[in-house]
Amino acid sequence: MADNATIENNEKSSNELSKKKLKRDLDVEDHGDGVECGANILSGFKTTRVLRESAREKTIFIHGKLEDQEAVVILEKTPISEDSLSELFSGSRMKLDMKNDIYSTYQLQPPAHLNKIKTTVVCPATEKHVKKYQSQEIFLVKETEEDYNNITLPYIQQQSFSIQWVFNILEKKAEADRIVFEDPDSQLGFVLLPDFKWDQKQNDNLYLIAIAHQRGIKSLRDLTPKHVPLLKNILKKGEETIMQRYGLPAWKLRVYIHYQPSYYHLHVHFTALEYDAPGCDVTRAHLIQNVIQNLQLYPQYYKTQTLSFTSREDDGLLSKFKDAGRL
Ligand code: DD3
Repeated sequence: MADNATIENNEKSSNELSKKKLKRDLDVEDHGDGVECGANILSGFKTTRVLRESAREKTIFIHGKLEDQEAVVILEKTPISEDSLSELFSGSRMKLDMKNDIYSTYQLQPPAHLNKIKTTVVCPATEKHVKKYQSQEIFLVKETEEDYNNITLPYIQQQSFSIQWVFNILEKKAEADRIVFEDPDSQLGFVLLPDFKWDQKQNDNLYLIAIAHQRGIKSLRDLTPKHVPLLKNILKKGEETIMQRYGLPAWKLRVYIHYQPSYYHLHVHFTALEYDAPGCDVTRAHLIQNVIQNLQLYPQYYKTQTLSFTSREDDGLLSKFKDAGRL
């Protein structure tokens, strides 16, 4: 019963959200192909250098300047969706590269609206953002309870990682039209929305994040049995919403918490099981189901257990572990 009420509330609020989106759409041009075209803010982008590129991932990470501000731009060729195939075959130009027996290769030039590059811009970018995208040697850190208290906790407290963007989402100051579900309860509530990494074009690489309304839960280390109802609520309603909205059942989802997280405010990752999402391996991801059970079995679990995680060469936290002689 309570669940139905939440679902109805959500339908109502998503209607309101569609209206908001409609209004926003009027502020930008639409060339009739459903693509919103704003001004090209990247026309004046000056490349400083390429931070990383991957032919396999079809991505390039560029450091540069946008109107005298430091910027990081990420370009990524988007996956080809099944829905676009008939248009792709009928509407493209093709240039033969080579032909040999029964084998031939071509360069296919798709119609403009099927030829998109997902672009992420961070501007103004800090030194930390620039470093984040450079290839780096990685190390496994085994963090004991003492390490956490003496090294990690002081480090995260003195770092003023800005999580303004998280508060903007919770307060509907940003991305409000992208919210897929919200439970507004101050203790058990959360906001569910697509992660930046997902363009929402196909379920293959589905990636959503649930951000807790409750503030002050920095990471896995802060979780105690009193948070179990919150975690269960996020898991249950997150799974239900993803089933309703994207048709993916719970058994096709990987639901987990990162340690270390990228930002120190409780959030839960929902990714498509068949998608090898960045950070979904055992050196970073903790399945929420296991987290719940560990807390129920042993209330002090995340406070006391040694937790392993990977850290990159340039990470300030890694330097602290090295300084302490722990690596
Ligand atoms: C981030 C981790 C953080 C660069 C980049 C992303 N999903 C976000 C702001 C808004 C978001 C996210 C930090 C930052 Cl590209 C530096 O992620 C975000 N909004 N992951 C959504 N929906």
